Amino acid sequence: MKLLKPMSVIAVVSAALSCACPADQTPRESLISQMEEIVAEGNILYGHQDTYLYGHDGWKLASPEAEIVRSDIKDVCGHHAAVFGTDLGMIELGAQASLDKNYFESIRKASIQHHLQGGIVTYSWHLRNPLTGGDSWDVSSNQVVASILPQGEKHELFMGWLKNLADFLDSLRTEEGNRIPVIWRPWHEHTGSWFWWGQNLCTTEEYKALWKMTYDYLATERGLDNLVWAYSPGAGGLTPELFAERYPGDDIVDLVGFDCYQYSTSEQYIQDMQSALDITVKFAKDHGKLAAVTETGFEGIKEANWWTQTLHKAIKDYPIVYVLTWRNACDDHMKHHFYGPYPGHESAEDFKAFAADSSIIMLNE
Ligand code: BMA
Repeated sequence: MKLLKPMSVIAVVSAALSCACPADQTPRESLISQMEEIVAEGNILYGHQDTYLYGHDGWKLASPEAEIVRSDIKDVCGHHAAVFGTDLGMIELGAQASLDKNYFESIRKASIQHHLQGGIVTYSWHLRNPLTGGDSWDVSSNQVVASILPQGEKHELFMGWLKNLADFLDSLRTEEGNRIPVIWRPWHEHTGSWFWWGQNLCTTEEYKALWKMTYDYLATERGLDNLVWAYSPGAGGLTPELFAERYPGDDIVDLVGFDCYQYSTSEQYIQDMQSALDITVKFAKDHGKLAAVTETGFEGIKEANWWTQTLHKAIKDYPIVYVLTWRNACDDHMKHHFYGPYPGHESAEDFKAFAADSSIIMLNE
C-alpha cells in the first residue's frame, strides 16, 4: 500500500534548492503542484464522500465538538481515504447543518484536520433553488439561472447566498490563520437535466455566465486563493463536444472530471467509465488541466470483487488524480444507499486488496 505523503523528499529538496518554497504559492497553487506530482508518479488517490461524518451502521458525529477519528473505510482497511469529499448544500441559508445533516462546524474541523494529515478535501454544492424555494432537484422552472444573473429578480438573494458560502470557505484556516486548499466543484452534472442548472434548464451562455459570476465573486472579490476549481459533467451520453460546450474556460478551471455510476453490469460500467475517461483525459491534456473521477460507485456494491475487478480495471491505466466513491448513508431508510465498504460487507476483503494496490493511495496516518 502506498500512503499519501504531503510532498516527496525529492520535491522538498528541489523546492528548497530552487527556492520555489511552498510559502510563495497560494494554497490553490500548492495543491495543484501536489496533484501534478501524484499523477506524474502514476498514483491515484482513493476518496470517499462524507467519510468522517457518518457510516453505514448508523454511527454519526454526535455534536459539532465530536472528535473526528472514525470512517467506514478505516474500519475496513486501517486507513482513511486520501480524499475527503462532502457537500455544502444549506450553507447558502446560513444553516448549522448541511442537507445531509452534517454540522458545518464538523465539516470545517474534518477538512482542516484532513488537510493537515496530508489529505485532499473536495466540496460539491447541492444548494436550494433560489427562484422556487425548492431544492437542487426542483426543475419546475427553466428560469432559475436567468433569475440569479446580474439583471435577474433573484440576483441579490443569490449574492447573499454566495456570501454565506464564501464566509465558510474563508473560515477553513489552520491555527496559524492560513487557508487550507479545497477542490471546489460547483454546478456539477450540468450535462443532465436533474438539477436546476442542468442542460435543458438554461442556455450555454447562462451556464457560463453563472460560472463566471461565481468565480468573480469567490476568487476575485473575496480573494479566496484556496479554491481549486473543478468542472464535472455527468458521464451519461458524454461526447467531446458536450464536454466542451459549457466549459467555463481555462482561466477559471483547474481540474476536469465527471460523475459516473454503475446501474447495470460491470462490463457496461467499465465501458461507460472508459468512454468518459478517454474524453476527460484528452480534454485535460489539451488544456493543461488535471483530471479526476469526481463521483462514482455502485449503490450497495452488489459484487464481492467490485473494487479490484471493476473499479480498478476501469481506472488503472488513466492519469487521474483521484477517484471518489459516494457516501455511506446512515439513516435507517437509506441503508441501501452506500458506495464505500464497511466491516462485514461482502466486498470488504476485496476493498483491502484494492487499497493495498501500489498505485492506490490512502491517507497516511
Ligand atoms: C445524492 C444523494 C442524496 C444527497 C445528495 C447530496 O446523490 O446521496 O441523498 O443528499 O447526493 O449529498
